[in-house]
Amino acid sequence: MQKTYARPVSLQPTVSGFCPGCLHGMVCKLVAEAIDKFDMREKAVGILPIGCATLSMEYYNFDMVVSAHGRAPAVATGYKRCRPDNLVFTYQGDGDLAAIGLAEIMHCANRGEKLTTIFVNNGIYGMTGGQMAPTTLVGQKATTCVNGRDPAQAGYPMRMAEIINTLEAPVYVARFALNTPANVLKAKAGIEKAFKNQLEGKGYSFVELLSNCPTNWGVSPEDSLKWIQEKSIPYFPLGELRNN
Ligand SMILES: Cc1ncc(C[n+]2csc(CCOP(=O)(O)OP(=O)(O)O)c2C)c(N)n1
Repeated sequence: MQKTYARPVSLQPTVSGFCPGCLHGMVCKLVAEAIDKFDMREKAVGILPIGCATLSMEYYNFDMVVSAHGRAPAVATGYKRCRPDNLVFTYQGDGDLAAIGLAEIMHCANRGEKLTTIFVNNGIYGMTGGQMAPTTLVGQKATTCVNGRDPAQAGYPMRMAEIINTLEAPVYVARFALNTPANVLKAKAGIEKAFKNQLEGKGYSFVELLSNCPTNWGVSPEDSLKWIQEKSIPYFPLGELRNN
């Protein structure tokens, strides 16, 4: 019998605790496949912050470090500078990266640290029960804006890939979505490119992934994919913003 698919070795043979339909599991798989592709499992280090991303420490089958909320870029900087041969990446949600950790990510990118950021943008604070994030869309309801985000009160959603792209140092800045098989394949290629940059000793790579949160968006997993297509992508355009 011909084998058509196998679990990446860089993923543990375990059941995930992510909510039904959550795309964090998809991101874990794509990252693990990329690490397998480059045969870097023994030298990969994921730096996790706080958020649903933290759960992935149980699912990845390589070394992980958990940092304080928002501080993964600082911890990753120290790790990569001490161990330049390791493949070091941060795996961060939007509350983590664009709110409490905004200064950390800006300075890490601005210094051009030779590491990779995987930024999972689901437009909400998932782990803590659906509070508004810097990326919550205008009009989108959250537990801290029950009538929908009002820009007069909360400002507009932050486009982090574009903000990072204003800096000189990064070598790769891109945004992908995880709502269709075609988009997932583009995201996979982007993650591979970001890791390849790092293995070639190039500078900082930032990969934003438009994800979902069926539980806190209050929609079915299927409808959450339509939400990404109809609401997230028009505000957060897809593509490679920089590819040096
Ligand atoms: C210093 C600190 N402040 C607040 C919290 C509470 N907290 C835990 S996770 C989280 C937000 C996570 O949201 P996000 O980064 O968008 O990730 P998601 O869970 O949606 O994947 C917050 C505010 C904390 N753990 N530590």
